[in-house]
Amino acid sequence: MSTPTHSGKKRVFSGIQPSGEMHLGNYLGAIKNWVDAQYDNDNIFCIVDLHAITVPQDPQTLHRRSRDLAKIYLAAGLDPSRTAIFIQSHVKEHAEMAWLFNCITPMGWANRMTQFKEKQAEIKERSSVGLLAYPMLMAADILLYQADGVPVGEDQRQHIELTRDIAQKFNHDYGPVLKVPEAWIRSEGARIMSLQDPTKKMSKSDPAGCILLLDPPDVLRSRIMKAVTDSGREVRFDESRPGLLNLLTIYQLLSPPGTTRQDVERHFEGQGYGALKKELAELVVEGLGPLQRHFAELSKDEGHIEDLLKNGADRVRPIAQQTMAAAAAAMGLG
Ligand code: AQP
Repeated sequence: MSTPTHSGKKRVFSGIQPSGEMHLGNYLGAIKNWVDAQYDNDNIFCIVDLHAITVPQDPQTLHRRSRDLAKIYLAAGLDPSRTAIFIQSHVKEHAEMAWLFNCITPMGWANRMTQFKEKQAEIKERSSVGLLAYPMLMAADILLYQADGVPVGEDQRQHIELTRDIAQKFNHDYGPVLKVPEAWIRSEGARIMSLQDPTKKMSKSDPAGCILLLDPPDVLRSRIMKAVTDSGREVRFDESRPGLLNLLTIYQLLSPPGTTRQDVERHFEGQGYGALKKELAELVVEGLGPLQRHFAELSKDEGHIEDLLKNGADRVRPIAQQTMAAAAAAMGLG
């Protein structure tokens, strides 16, 4: 099923949970890629607060983080004239469509989700029904907008596969209503690892292993200098040295476009891990400087952010309403 947009471009949808402070994994795995490709596509980027409440959140902090995340999207370079930016709970159809998907998704599919299993193991008895239903809500986010592509990090691949399965099952059972989207995952930077345990992904729920986008320069430097590495000497991309590999990957991604692994290895030839960490710290401080300054500027006018979010929701709501109405009618509702 083709879904030409008003511009004839591919439509992309993606989102981030306002469930913690944003880190370099969110930036390099998701936001930076959205910014780099924003003029090639028809973009819808969401702040997924309904996903955030699948684990306990402090209400005031959640509200503040949703606005801060909007500011990070803008500060990173998203152009609101080309990109709809909105808060998920402002478009009611997300929750409504998720209910339909909850009802058509076999329990076995939901139980297989590794992110659910990991989170459940972590928070045990505090784990909610909503946590199990998280992937169906994500499917609703994407399928409501008939998205062609979903630019995400590697950790989201299984959720996108489930989204495709749900779309195919819906179309098979009720008729061709939903576009089957594709995961757009870049090969480099798709998985930024924790600085403290480089076998795990950098994650909001483990702040100690994160480089936070809004950390002041001295904190950024100190986090990088303390990053866990092995006791080797030679600086090169090596899958068997995950700490070093992670630092080099971050270095490459923050270097000018087109910088290859060979370029980076050549640059550090004859130097040790200390030199890499020092240079990387300065690259991160410089790389995040413009984002941090822009964020501070945007924080001076919170009213502007509210207007922008309202405008974003108003722009995308008609698309969501149209798909919702078609899906409900196909299922015999109403
Ligand atoms: N470490 C990472 N490397 C590359 N990409 C990453 N993403 C997250 N961590 C990394 C990408 O960021 C986007 C938003 O993710 P999210 O916040 O909605 O959910 P998440 O993946 O669960 O993020 P966290 O930080 O790990 O949060 P918690 O700790 O709350 O679970 C996605 O595109 C994701 O791929």
